[in-house]
Amino acid sequence: MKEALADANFPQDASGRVYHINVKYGEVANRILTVGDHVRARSIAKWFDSEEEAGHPTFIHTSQRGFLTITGRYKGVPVTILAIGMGNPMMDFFIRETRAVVSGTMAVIRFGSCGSWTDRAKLGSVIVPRGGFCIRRNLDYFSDEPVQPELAKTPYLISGNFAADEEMTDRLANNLKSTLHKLEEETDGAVGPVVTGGLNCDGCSFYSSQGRQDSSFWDDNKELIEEVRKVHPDVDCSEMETSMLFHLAKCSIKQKIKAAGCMQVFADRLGNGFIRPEVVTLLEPAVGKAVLDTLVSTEIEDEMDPVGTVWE
Ligand code: R1P
Repeated sequence: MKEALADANFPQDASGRVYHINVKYGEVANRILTVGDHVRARSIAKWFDSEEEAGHPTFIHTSQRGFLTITGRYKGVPVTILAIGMGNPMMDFFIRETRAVVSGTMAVIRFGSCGSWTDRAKLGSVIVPRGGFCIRRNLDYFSDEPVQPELAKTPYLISGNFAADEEMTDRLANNLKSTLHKLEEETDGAVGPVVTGGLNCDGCSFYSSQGRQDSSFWDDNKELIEEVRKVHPDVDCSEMETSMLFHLAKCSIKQKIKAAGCMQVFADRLGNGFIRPEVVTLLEPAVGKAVLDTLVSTEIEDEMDPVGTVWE
């Protein structure tokens, strides 16, 4: 970021650019597809209308902190694809800073990858959760001198559930089913099915708080997955951002954020397998297109139009 920032509480430069994503009003659309991975973001952006069709250049910007923003049009409607990296704090940067530069309702769909905890979702499936919760490593349990010994008895904290936007989630699931159906047949079942109705969980890390075993570290997580199932029997998968998205959408109290998510199953946590790259190559563009179709058919109040923006 080259320009001086003001306001330690919510830093922005003189033109309103936010600190970490480094975008200002007019550079982010109300409809956002968010991913972790820059390569996934760029490959989905290939579905955007051409610059000639859109009537303006596509806005592409990578911030110094690694957020990639691509704003263009899909079927004539302004859409942003934003790659945020990994983990709950990145989701927090993303939601708060985009909310600060967008007016009107925001519709945000995360398209991620996950580990499946259920036989219903094998490798190559796409899970569309109805909501999600978080698992956090309880640092007090591991500390030398816990501040509150009563709260330090359990190594992991399991939150309650946060619901996804029901209407957008239903449309997303239907679009995915019709898009993936043909691919499922063509690939002899290597891709699909679409699994709906269960819960996602966000781990605060990839390893310990998702129940992965690592003999090099003190984690006390051998029973974690079973403990989680007792609290949330319909958990389908774990990853690191989608539940946080649902949580922050609920907590956006001034302007509405509609949130939904879908994740391709990369890791089979029951059978211990991992997806093959050629399956991902087939899956990602198809899922990306279904997400874009869902976003552009979502009802948005007071939508902005970034067309008039002079993009640098
Ligand atoms: C871990 O490998 C990363 O993959 C998943 C997890 O949530 C975490 O961010 O999502 P993405 O594929 O969107 O990055």
